Amino acid sequence: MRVFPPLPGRARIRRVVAWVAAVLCAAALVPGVARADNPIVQHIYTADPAPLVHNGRVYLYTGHDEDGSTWFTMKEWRVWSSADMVNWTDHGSPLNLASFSWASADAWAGQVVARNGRFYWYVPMTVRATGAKGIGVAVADSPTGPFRDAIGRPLVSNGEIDPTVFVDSDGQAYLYWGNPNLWYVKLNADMISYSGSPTKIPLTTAGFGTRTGDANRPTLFEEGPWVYKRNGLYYNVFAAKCCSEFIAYSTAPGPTGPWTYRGTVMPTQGSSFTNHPGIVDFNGGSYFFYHNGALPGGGGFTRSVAVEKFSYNADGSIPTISMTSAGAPQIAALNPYNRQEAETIAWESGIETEVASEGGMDVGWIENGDYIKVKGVDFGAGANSFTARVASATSGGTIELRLDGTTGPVVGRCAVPGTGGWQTWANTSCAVTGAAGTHDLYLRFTGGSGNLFNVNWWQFGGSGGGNLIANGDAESGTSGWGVMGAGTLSSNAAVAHGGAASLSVSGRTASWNGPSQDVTSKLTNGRSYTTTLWVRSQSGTPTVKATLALTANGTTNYVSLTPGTAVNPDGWTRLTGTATVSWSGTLSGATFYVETASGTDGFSVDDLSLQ
Ligand code: FUB
Repeated sequence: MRVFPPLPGRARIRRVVAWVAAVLCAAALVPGVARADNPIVQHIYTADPAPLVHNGRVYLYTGHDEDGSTWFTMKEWRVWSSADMVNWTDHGSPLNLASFSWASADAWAGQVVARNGRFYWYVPMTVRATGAKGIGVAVADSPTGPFRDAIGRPLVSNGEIDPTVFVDSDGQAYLYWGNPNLWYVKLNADMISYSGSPTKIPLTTAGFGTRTGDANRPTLFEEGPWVYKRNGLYYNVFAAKCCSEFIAYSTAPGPTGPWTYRGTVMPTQGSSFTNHPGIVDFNGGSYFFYHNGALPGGGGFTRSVAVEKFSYNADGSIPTISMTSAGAPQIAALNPYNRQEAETIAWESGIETEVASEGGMDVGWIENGDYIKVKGVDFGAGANSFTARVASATSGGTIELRLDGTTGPVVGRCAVPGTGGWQTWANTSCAVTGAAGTHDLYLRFTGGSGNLFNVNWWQFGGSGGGNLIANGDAESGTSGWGVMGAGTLSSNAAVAHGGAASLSVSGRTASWNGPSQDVTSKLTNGRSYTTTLWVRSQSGTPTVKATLALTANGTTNYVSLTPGTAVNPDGWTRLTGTATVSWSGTLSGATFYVETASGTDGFSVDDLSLQ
């Protein structure tokens, strides 16, 4: 069952109060009843969503409302990510108030943008020295951090909040923020300094709508601007007319206006008196993130982030979007034959997460009857085993593997032993029968009283999965391999990432030439696949990537399986990526191959997997 923080070390204090009462009232939490998937996160309260698309995933940056808050008591920011819009991985909190030595309180609404291979997180806080609000900027090399204060002081501080950053197609970046005014300043290319002075955007009723009943605030603009460009039109989506807020938007022909009020995006705030927008396009769809008070115990200071899929109208206007409990549809099935983090969750009951000693996060505070739902899991032809990475300072318990509900068919029962500590990790495995095709997977935890065990990750085995690449370890010569286009392939015992040999390709005459393999009969339409391979160049530092050429109904499409990554002759570089593979009509050919972004350098590959 859920344990309410703050938690003194590993002490586990059961938090029963309002949660249990509220849960008992929530029909949707009755065991066995299929769950809706909004809000996105259930084990903590989240607010102020800011999505970012990067390398085939949506990263979602949020604030964290403390339990039982009676104000915007927020001390840290959190990161979540998803490749399918329904199963979200908890990446913990790589940024908090203590990251900024000059800040005293109020880890409020921010946004992350990617530039120059780095990630910049703009966040408002209270400046200790002045007591006024200021905006800090943190930087990281990865979307999940760790983030550090980039400049050691506020980037701007004029008492106003809610930064959003937009990088225009000409490379000029703009920082916008404000409440009660709306400001912008031009950021320099380094993203951590600016040119000129902060400029007020005129809040006219033509630009931002008419508010009645507040002589000091004649327009609807309140806070939370989210600025972006689509088809040459600039959008400013914002929280309107406190309190209660709704979401409205304006558009402009340029990044600094003039703005024209365009109407309501989301008319409600769902028992939270604020709302807050974040919009991205991902995998061909458009997604609107917002917050409400939908969780048990939720309200204006205990909010939760949710998402809806939407389509722009033909004229570029945004339709009115309603809050739903179903949320966005799943983009692609989850592959259970890949290792999955236990903290990848569509819905849960009772668990918490924490930093794992092995890296990433783990799921803890598990008690009898708690469960995790993972939505749309494609077991293919069938699974026959399950392995989980577990730890327990007590005597453990059991992971029940159920399909489609907490009382659905049991396809496996995995015993979890005591391991001697909550971070003393061991693998446990069990047989699986009856898991084939696509189902919602429920990991239901059972055992005695108190905390049972922690789970770091899990993975199924069986004929339905496994590596689609034959001779992926290159230990059987060139067996199974060919060359895409021109080039000579050879087994190379002089360099190997694992085992005794790798595959080397030379004599390439075009960047798309490289080791290849036919996987036509092995793919499932609409499924997500993870590719991993190790590469080193024979000389030079080419950018290498894995690609899938899919031919269906006479048309060939190219799916990027990994991002292009620079490799070198001095050692092995790991390339990895996850991509959804789908096609229309009949698939007549699917070729996995490794190529370079440009040039014809020779290179070697080893330990390739597509699963
Ligand atoms: O979360 C604190 C504040 O509430 C945000 O900065 C505003 O946008 C509102 O959502």
